[in-house]
Amino acid sequence: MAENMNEQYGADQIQILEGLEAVRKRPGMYIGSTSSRGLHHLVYEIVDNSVDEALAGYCSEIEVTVNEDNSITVIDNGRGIPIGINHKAGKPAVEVVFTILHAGGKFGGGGYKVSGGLHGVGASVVNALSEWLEVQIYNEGKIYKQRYERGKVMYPLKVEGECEESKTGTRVDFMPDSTIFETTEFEFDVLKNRLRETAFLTKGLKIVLIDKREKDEDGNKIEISKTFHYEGGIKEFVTYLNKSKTPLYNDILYFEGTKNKVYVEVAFQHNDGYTENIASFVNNITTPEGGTHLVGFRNALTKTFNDYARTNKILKDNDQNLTGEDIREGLTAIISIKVEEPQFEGQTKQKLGNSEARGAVESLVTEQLTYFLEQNPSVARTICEKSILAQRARDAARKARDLTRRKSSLDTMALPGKLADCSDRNPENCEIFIVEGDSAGGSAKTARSRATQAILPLRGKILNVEKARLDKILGNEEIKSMITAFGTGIYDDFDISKLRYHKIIIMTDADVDGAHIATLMLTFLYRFMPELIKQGYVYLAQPPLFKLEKNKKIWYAYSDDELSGIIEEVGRDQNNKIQRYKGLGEMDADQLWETTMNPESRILLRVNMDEDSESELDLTFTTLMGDKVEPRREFIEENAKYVKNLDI
Ligand code: TSJ
Repeated sequence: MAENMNEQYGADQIQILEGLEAVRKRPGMYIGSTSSRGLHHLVYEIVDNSVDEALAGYCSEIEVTVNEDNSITVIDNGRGIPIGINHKAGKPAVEVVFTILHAGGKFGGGGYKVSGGLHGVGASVVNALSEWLEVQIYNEGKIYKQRYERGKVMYPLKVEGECEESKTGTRVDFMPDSTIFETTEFEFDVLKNRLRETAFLTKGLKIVLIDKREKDEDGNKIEISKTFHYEGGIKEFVTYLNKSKTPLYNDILYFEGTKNKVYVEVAFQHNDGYTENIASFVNNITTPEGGTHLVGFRNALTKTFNDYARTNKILKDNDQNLTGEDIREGLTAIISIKVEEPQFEGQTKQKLGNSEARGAVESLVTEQLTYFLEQNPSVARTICEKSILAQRARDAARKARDLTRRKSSLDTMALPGKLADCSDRNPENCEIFIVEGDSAGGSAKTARSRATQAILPLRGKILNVEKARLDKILGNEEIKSMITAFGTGIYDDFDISKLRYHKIIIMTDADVDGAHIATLMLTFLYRFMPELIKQGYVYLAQPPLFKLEKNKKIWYAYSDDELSGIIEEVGRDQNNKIQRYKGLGEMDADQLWETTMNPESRILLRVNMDEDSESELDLTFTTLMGDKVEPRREFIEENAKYVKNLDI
């Protein structure tokens, strides 16, 4: 009889070993890959068990340590993995957890059985893929311990020492197997980002991350540690994501509850930007491809805001409904749900399939959002109005796209009437002067070299694209004529190979107003066709500031210094006739040709944009083109800063 039992135990053991051998043979099947990514998954597999204990309400703190030797320690203050004999397996539950595939979290009750990690396979996989793993359990004043090497039990669970009677919890130490992983070096930032996210998703849970591998300048060991603890949970997550943005209103909308056994939590806030930033999670696992929960959220948002806008006459009878996209412009949102049996779909199993999740999220958000909007009419109106602007911009963008697409499908494009085009059809030879004012435009048309120089006169100040919405911008005549003249289209349709001129030359008066107009044009180009600037097609013409006449000879000066130099040269004489040009219009066609347009004698400044300083330039344009007058003047005075590469 005893022999018989032994045999049975042996048979069980063989089966178990086969199970974990399978993991070692094909690790990718269980943790996705054996790259750095897979390595980090080991930590999440372990930590997620502690998070489950927190979700069940028994654990408030988790400590994760990267040790000096790159092994990992995870400690929680939960109830401790059960140590009692599991009758089916005939051994302590904790041993089952670590030695039988898919056994994690399947016993006990209470809370959500949420198996975390990529494939929800848990502790036994980590054990199989570790050179060694040790588990310690604190329970009723005793410390229980078991050690495994490459998944094999080293000794039966034993009592290793004593602890305080009141202390409970679990500690797992493990060393990833270097024969399996491409790298065994943990990256602090990767762990940090993931654990921060976990903390946001589990409100009230404190997670401490410690790195013991660092040394200071003198070579002394130091400890780096980060603590994540958010009482506000995903509400604080949204605040964190919108930190570098400008929120449209102060509230974070937050709704929570359980429907049909699905626990739903959503938080969101709009910022003044245009991108949609929604992250969704199921049982704390990210679902980058969305799924039913996300669909439910979107449906609720679209329906509720349209209903609200109609009821409150923000949308009139003739107005079109807002689309989901309109409402989600500038939206930062977190959707986090918990379900008992999540079904992941799609190629990468990153999309939720549970149909009950859609209805649960949709009805909960509809109910609570409707109530919130009624209680907070000013927030409601702000969101509706932003959505209506998005709707208009979308219409305008579509119209503009249709326009450019239709045009490019024809051979002869409908070029703007004001454009005096050049005759050469090779863009490399061609240049276009964008000229401020009709009268200067007239002189330029007379002066130009018809074969290669095109003239597009613009009337007055052009629209500041930083301060207008897309529909207004694209309706602006001056802007439309520039877009059609260049031939490239804008945004998604932008195609540099269609550029009709390889020099785009902005020609404005040499005064403050002229500089302002030049900046407005550069801003437009930078926002709508940045490639033109990046690839060096944009130039500023440099008309002279002074004309000096003496004995029927003429000198032009482009700066005060240059004028002084010329005066030195020709001598300070009574009959020196110095004219200060106030505008292009004061020059006749010949003078304009000679001083500003003739490729042989003119000065052109190429507008440069360092790839690296893109954001800096962005910032400069943004702040300088705004309402503040002072910085704008400074910008104009420092204009030359943007302008390098003289081309004479
Ligand atoms: F997965 C693991 F084994 F690697 C692991 C599990 C690692 C770490 C660091 C912690 C844990 C873990 C497991 N912490 N807390 C628990 N809790 C349970 O396993 C547990 C305790 C009590 C009961 C019960 O019903 O009484 C049920 C469970 C699932």
